Amino acid sequence: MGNRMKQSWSRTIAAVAAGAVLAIGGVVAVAAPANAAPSGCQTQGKSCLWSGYDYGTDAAQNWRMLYFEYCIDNLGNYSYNDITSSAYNYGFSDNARFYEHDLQNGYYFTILRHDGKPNLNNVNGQNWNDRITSAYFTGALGSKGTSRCA
Ligand SMILES: [Ca+2]
Repeated sequence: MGNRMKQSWSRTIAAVAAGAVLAIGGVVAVAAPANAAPSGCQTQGKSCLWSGYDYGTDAAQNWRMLYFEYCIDNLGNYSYNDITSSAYNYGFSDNARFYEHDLQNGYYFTILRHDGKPNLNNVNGQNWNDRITSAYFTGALGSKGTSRCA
C-alpha cells in the first residue's frame, strides 16, 4: 500500500509540473482537449464508469455506462462488479477513488478531477481492468455504508 501511495503522489506531482510547463508556454489549446469530458459524462458533478475501453461500453458485460455523484459501496448492485474498463472523473472539485473490493476494501487508485483513464489495463503499472467494486469522490469517503453510497 505504501508504494502504491507513493506512486500516486509522484504521478500527481508530475502532472502538476506538466501543466505548469504548458501554462508557461501558453499552449492552452493543447491542454483543453485533455479536459474535455467523454460523451455521456458531460454533466459536471459526476464520475463515470464504462464496461469497455476508451469510454465505451462492452455490450457483452453491460451495454450501459454507469455514473455516480457521491459514491457507490458495491457496484454489483448496479450490475457493474468487476467489469469497468475505463473511467472519468468529471466532479466539481474532488478526486475520485476506485477500490478493488466493496466498502473501500482492498487496493485503490485515484483519478484526479477532470481526468480519466481510457484503459484500466495500465494504471501506474497496475492492471485494474474488470477489477473495481466500489467508487467514491474523496469528499464522500466518510459516507461509506450509508444510504448516500447505496
Ligand atoms: Ca470490461
